[in-house]
Amino acid sequence: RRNLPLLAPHEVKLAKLLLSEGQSHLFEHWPEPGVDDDKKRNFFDQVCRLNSSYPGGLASYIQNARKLLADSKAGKNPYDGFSPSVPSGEVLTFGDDNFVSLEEAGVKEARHAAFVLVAGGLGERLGYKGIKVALPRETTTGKCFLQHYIESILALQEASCKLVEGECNTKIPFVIMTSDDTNALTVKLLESNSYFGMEPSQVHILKQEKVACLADNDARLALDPNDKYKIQTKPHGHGDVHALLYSSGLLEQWKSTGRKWVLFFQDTNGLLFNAIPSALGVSATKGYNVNSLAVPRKAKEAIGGITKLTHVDGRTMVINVEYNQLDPLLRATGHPDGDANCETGYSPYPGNINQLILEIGPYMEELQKTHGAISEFVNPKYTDSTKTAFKSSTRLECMMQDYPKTLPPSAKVGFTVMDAWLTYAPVKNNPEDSAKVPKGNPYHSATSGEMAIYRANSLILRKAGAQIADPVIDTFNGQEVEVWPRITWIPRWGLIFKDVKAKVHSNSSVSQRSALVINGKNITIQGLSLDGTLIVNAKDEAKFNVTGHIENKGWTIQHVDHKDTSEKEEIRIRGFKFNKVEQLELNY
Ligand code: UPG
Repeated sequence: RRNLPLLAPHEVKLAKLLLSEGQSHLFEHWPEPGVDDDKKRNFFDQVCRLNSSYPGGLASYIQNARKLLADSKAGKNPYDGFSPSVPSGEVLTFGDDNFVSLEEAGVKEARHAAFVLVAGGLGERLGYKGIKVALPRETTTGKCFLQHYIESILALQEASCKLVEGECNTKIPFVIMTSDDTNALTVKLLESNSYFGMEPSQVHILKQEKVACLADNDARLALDPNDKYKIQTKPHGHGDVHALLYSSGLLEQWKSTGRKWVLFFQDTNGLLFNAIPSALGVSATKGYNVNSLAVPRKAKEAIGGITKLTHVDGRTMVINVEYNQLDPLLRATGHPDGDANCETGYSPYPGNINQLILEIGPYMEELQKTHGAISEFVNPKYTDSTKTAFKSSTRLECMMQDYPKTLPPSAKVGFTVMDAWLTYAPVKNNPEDSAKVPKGNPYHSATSGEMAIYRANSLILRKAGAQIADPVIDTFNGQEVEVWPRITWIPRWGLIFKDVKAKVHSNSSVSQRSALVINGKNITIQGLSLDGTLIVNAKDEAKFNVTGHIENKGWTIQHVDHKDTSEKEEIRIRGFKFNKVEQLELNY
């Protein structure tokens, strides 16, 4: 107290809070009043932010940390008493009648949806300098992930509105959760591109705050090694999105304007919007309060497994078990092989792609109770087996997919499994780590993420009847991938399979070395035989049929070494670039 400067009442309160929670060490080194007073005030500003951004405030954070650290020290398993089994969910098959009707149901619902992108992560595993949503989704058009997401939401909005009789002014809200690591660059990307065609008032940025680091098992807060008046902080995880949505007031606003669904998604899955219409259709027709999207999962693949957990007391829940916990949980509960593939060649536990669809009413009711607090975990790295000291400070973390953990048994929690080729191709791993992925498991790299777009689009066109050549196998940055024709289209052209089918006729063909860019809503392809590169641009409602034999030298693929610093980082991490030798560009 002697060394505190004159404090404002709220600062006195915070100081008392810290002292009563065993944090006196934070002040021990403070010199007498008059020295560093500004820094001392900044300290309280930071404490104030940490206190207000955590549900229940800093006292709760410290108490939760103490409990979780004690459990961790005691080796307590968060899944104690639970045994895992394979859950049953909706399994969809692309292009069949059920899929097509679910897509239509989903488009109808889309005008009652709001989208939430969690994009506060730095992407440490990818090691890319910029923000991940600014990376090109594919380099044929060079459009970034964020542009594709926004164009997809706008296409859904337009298609959904068309189904309403009379006037429809719906603007689907789009929230982006950022963090200090991503906020400025995300705002800049939006502003410098006129929000990629979305009305700025549709977009809401919610910035998550980091949480205080913990220095020891007593949950004493760690000071920043470079600034003794600052508490060290680290990210709390994507689970923050629920508390931020709760405190933003957006949910009430959405509910009052007739929104029914909140759809959460992640920063770099270029295929996700192939899954949204049908998955939303499942939520609507099954009346799911929670619907998470899943894909068949290879054992040990770094995606969580959707698991049914049954407690000895009879409670059950269907929940994501994170990839690092699934194997130990299975081994501890009578499955000696742990996380292993079954006769299908996949793990029996579907892989969580972290695309959640929540029904807004029940979601808001739950948040009234929890204020968005999500079950947390702590992962300290101890110096030795006595578990008394940490190698470096730790912090509590939370994940958005743990939301259902607090729901009552009456909640309707389901999941929908779709093919990975259609729906899931994230960009998470750097070239070195990707090259080490066991053969047959997905790389989740910039290389595989882009090739997956071409593969999916080729397969969709094939299903629609077109003759699309087989891929060739090539190796980029040490990763063996299928190279399909480089086919891309804007979301307004092929939002759902029915649209694609109506626009592509079976008498069309595309050779393997071709690239085809479809950039116009009403372009049809009939009697086209393409062997080279074709870019078709048609203004808004212009109807244009692409036909005839088109042949040119096209765009060849050049290998790029990921260590070649003369290339841009966006190119290096994928290991190839296009040599644009010759192309035909049609503008209508
Ligand atoms: N993110 C935040 N804030 C954070 C941390 C992450 O917004 O503090 C975002 C990040 O930008 C990304 C998303 O959260 O959009 C997921 O982060 P990422 O590092 O890609 O997640 P993973 O650890 O790979 O795992 C998540 C789920 C896992 C799921 C997998 C599917 O935890 O269950 O299988 O994503 O891609």
